Amino acid sequence: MRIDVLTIFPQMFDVPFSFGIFKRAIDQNLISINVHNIRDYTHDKHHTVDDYPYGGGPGMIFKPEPVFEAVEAVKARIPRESGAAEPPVILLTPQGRLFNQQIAMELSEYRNLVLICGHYEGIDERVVEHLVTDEISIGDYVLTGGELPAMVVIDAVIRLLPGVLGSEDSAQEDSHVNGLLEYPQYTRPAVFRGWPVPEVLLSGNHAQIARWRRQQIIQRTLERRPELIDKSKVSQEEKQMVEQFTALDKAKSSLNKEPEE
Ligand code: JBZ
Repeated sequence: MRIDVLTIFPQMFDVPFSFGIFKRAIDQNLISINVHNIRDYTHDKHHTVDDYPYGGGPGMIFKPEPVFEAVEAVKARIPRESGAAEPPVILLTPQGRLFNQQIAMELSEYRNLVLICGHYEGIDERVVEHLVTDEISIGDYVLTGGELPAMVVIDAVIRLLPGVLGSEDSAQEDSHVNGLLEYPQYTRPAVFRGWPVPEVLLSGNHAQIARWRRQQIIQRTLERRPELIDKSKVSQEEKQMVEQFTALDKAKSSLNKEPEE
């Protein structure tokens, strides 16, 4: 996969992709990440990329010309077979659809991605209407620009590509792949500062361990992210089993405590 990133802060992308799994994937030519400075596509002496909003209001807006020129130049340099589909042009913006594992899987199917990192108060709407094919947000919090969101999207997408993760890392077992949270993990020592590892994990009884992990997955997801349960394949029966189990557990532990006010 080839990813082209358009930004006014290209140096921000130097560090994250020069380590570990990403560096290995780049060195093995599984992916290439090409970062372009939008400022290089201006023609005035001051390399102006922003201007005041029509109609007034706070902040500055990305001018359309440098963004159009940058995307068009970058797309022209992408090697493509004749008749091949145009690569998606994705704008990172709080107005976008909320990024998730499903969208990461969808994007991992493309040969090429073009990402535009927004800045200032936003971008001229004509870029969105006539150049951008997809708008993505990574979540409901305020950020200063689209660079970190672009890195999040790149991370989530490229780890899905064949060969990017070594055999020791599994893209399948992780949280959110099956739509639920992960079960708790332990390693040695068996007792750390007086805190023991759950006994079942030391039992060597693999059927019992599998049952315990499944119960933990559902219990955690019910407690922390109940909205994920509704979308998943957890059966009503399984859900009720865990809810009863949890209620029983709470009742037991409250017997050992002083009554609450
Ligand atoms: C994003 C103006 O540029 C921005 C500002 C905030 C922001 C993005 C781009 S993308 N927040 C998000 O993914 O939530």
